[in-house]
Amino acid sequence: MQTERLKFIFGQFDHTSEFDGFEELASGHINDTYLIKTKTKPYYVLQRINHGVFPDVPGLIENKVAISQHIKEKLQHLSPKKQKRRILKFFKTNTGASYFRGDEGNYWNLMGFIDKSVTHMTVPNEDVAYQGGRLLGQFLTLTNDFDAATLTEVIPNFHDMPFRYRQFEEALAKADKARVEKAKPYINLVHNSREEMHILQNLKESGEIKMRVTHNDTKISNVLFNKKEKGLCLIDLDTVMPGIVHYDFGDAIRTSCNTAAEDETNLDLVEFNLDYYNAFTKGFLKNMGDSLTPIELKYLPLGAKTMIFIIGLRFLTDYLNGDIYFKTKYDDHNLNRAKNQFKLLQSLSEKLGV
Ligand code: GN1
Ligand code: MG
Repeated sequence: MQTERLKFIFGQFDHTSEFDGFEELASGHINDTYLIKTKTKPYYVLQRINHGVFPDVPGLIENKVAISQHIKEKLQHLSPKKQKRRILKFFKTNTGASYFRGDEGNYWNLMGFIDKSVTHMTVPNEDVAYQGGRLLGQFLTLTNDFDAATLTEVIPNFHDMPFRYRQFEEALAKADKARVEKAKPYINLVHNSREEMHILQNLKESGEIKMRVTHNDTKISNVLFNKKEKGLCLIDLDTVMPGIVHYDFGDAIRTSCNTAAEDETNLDLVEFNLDYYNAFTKGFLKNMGDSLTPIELKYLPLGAKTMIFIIGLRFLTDYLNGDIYFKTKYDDHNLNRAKNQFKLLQSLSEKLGV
């Protein structure tokens, strides 16, 4: 049934390949993503964009296409073979649209799969951390001259701290008593962190930290590597929109420097790896160094701390809401994710002194 459905949707796009099966790529928490296998390569990535989470899917897809086109123009000096591995390619439908809308209202988009590539859920060594930093710096440098104001804000207030606190307080007021009880220490931590966690927000609002094109989901599993562990490109451009550099740096650090996966339940395994932090930052600054202002540079470590907090807060809020946003596999999944993030935050504080 699902095979027939995916085959049909794949057939709505403009390509000459023949469907030969699929595999679900299940690492995301929001969209449904499938690797589409074909009789003769290339393979493709077919994605159902969750329109419950993303209110303006056409705007989201336009963002991705425009940013990829911009990067393509910037990388014209590379050989066609290299361009294929470094730039995401989106396919149009047979009627020339950037997405296909199925009868049930779902939005689908199709991308080329970059062959012989790998992703990491956790960083295995310093070199991978360095490459991740280099790639993020490169993405932000390549998009630095793109007018961020022309991008659709795909999720309004995505990293806005007052908004995230408001959502948390609303969830807390309505939450199931047993869940509140289980989450108590973390609820207190959120309340006690309010002031510090608004420092970057205030600098953003006052204009001291400038807005740029940002990726907004820079976790390490969104970095594509070749088989020799050299960074190729950032994937998952769904949340590209205006933002500050700290959150992109921070989300990458949150995932690159955690010695365990973000939902590891044995918190003894969750530590902040300072060597990975230094390696990532070195790669990042190699490409970004010149374009960062002193204030952007100064607040990078707080960016990492704030981003870990914001994701922990969002997992906790979703737990209090009864798991309505992130996909979960079991009852306390979101609570365990939140615990993991707050343990990581504590370890980062000890090691970075922020
Ligand atoms: C979600 O679905 P995925 O894995 O691409 C979330 C990110 C979080 C991430 C945590 C639109 O991303 O903000 O950092 O989970 N995306 C959205 O793993 O909320
Ligand atoms: Mg994402």
